Parts: sequence; C-alpha cells; structure tokens
Amino acid sequence: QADKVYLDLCQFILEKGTRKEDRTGTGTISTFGYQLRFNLQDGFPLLTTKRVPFRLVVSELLWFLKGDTNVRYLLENNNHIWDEWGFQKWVESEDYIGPDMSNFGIRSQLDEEFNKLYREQMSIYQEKVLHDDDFSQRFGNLGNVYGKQWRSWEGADGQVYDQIQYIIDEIKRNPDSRRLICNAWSISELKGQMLPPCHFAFQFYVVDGKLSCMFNMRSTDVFLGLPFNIASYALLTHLLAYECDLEVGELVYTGADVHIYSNHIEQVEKQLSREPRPLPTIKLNRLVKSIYNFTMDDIELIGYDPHGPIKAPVAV
Ligand code: DHF
Ligand code: TMP
Repeated sequence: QADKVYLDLCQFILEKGTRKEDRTGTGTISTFGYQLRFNLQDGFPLLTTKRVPFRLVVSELLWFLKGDTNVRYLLENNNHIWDEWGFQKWVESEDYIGPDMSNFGIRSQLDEEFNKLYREQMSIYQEKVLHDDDFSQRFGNLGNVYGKQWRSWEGADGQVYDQIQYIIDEIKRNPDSRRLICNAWSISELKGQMLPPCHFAFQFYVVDGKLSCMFNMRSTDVFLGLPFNIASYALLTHLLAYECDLEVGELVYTGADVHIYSNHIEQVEKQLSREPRPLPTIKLNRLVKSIYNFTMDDIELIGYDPHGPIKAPVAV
C-alpha cells in the first residue's frame, strides 16, 4: 500500500530523525538515505491519507515533457506550485521597483502586514508573466531546469541531446539495457537555476514485459514535495510503458536528505492518524500516438476517494 510505506517513512523521521538547519531558515527533522517501493500493478500511488491535487502533478509533468522551463504554461493551467521561484527571480532583479521583498518566503508567514504586500506583488508577477511576452521571457523562466535538461541537454561536444527520446529508443531497441538514464544535474548550469534539481536523475528497467523506474532525490520535502514526486514518476512510467508497449512494473524512490520541515509536523501527525483507502487507477487515452502529445484531458484518474486536503506553507 502506497500510503503505508509513505506513513512509515514519516514515522521513521519523527522517531529517528535529527534536527537540522536548512537553507530556507525553517529548520527540519532529517534523515539520510531512504528507499520506498511501489508496485504500480497495485494501483496508482496517489496518497489517499490527504488529497493530492493530481491535476497539478499532470500539468507539471507535461511541462517537463514539453521541455518548457517557463512558468507561463503552469499559470495558464492554473498551477501555482512554481510561482515563488519565478517571483524570486523578478524581485531580486534590477527591474523590480516595488516594496522590499527580501526573504519573502519566511516573512510572508510571520508578518501579516508584509503578507498583504507580498500577495499584491505576486499577483502583479502572475499577470505580467501571463500577458507580457518580454517580461515572461526574462522572469518567467526558471533557468535550465528539468524540462531543458530532459529534452535538450547540452553536451560537452556541443550537441544537444533529448534524454527522454534516447530512453524510448533504447527501450525499444535494447530493453535489457542498464543505461536507461535521464540526468538533470548539470554542474556547470546550477548558477542559472532558481532551484537546482531535487529529483536529479531517474533510470528505467525492463523485465518480463514490465517497465520499472527508480528516481533519485538529493533533497526531499516529505510532506509537500514527495507525494507529488511519487505521483509524477508513477505517471511518467505509465506514459513510457504506453509508448513502448509494456506493462508497468515497480516505482522505486531513493532519497538522500529526506526531511520534514519543522512547520509541517502537526500536519504530518494529522495525516498519520488517518486510515489509508483503496488506491485509484489511471487511464490513458489510447488514441494518443506519442508520449509528447498527451494533454490534460487524455489522462484520467479513476476512483480517487481521499481524505481531505491538509494545508502547509512551502519553504522558499
Ligand atoms: N520547495 C520546498 N521547500 N518544498 C517542495 O516540495 C518544493 N517543491 C517544488 C519547488 N520547491 C519546493 C515543486 N513542487 C507544492 C507541491 C509541489 C511542489 C511545490 C509546491 C505545494 O505547495 N502543494 C500543496 C498544494 C498547492 C496548491 O494547491 O496550489 C499541497 O498541499 O500539496
Ligand atoms: P534545497 O535546494 O535547499 O534542497 O531545497 C529544496 C527543497 O525543495 C527541499 O526541501 C526539497 C524540496 N523539493 C521536493 O521535495 N521535491 C521537488 O520536486 C522539489 C522541486 C523540491
């Protein structure tokens, strides 16, 4: 059961984790090195012990697969999970002339007055990214993040590589390959990225006509990020299996710094008190011929009956 292994991880961190400060100034309880396995034949691993907004998982993954790194596409799909990191690029630039927004992540949580100012500036940002092409190009772009690295990795030889297409071609040609890897971590490009890749590499594995996937995370926000990441890689595995005419196998998560933020502990405890429900399933529109052509409407989630959402602030 997906919820059970996830909740076991939460329990483990609360019991065995160590207090650790972090870049955002929020503070965490952290552990180093943890693995989760999900059999994708048992259902789609979207947690049921809190509502995970699947629509946002889908639009983010389609955004990666398009090779896009500009939050405009996400905003067009009413997806705000990356807003803070685009906003940060704007308010730290020479162009920004509004009220001081330094440390807006922490300050907006602590100071109600500031929060109002922040929300005003954020809606100006969103408006401009959506409707001002020049602004969007400069401040909507998060840098060479996932989409860029997945679909147009710039090689040392000056060539551009499509890692997703490479994997698809390899699976079809040589399913026994042990090189079915996509790597998003590019040391020379970290400077230009608003957030260096958290899920920085993944690898596929084919056996008995089933496609399995392992994804690696250098840093995991267990309460907010991880439920999305699990669902996202599960969906990617379904899409690639569809493209390559395979069944789905297992999804394996491997995490390095795996943490619960200190301001998420109550939420985690609430989630731990809930009983898991049966997992949903996923249905892909069989008329779509290529993995790159899926739209939101082609991906259907069936039988999702979760407990209510649990809100928590994201650490910026
Ligand atoms: N930073 C941190 N500190 N943690 C993250 O998980 C994270 N994730 C990023 C970018 N930076 C990050 C991208 N993915 C949410 C979920 C995933 C995500 C970013 C944010 C999130 O806030 N989820 C809310 C719902 C948000 C909504 O409905 O708009 C949730 O309750 O799951
Ligand atoms: P860091 O760059 O200092 O590690 O901060 C990134 C934070 O974002 C960290 O808490 C991990 C979290 N995160 C996820 O858990 N999943 C994601 O997909 C992303 C983008 C970030």
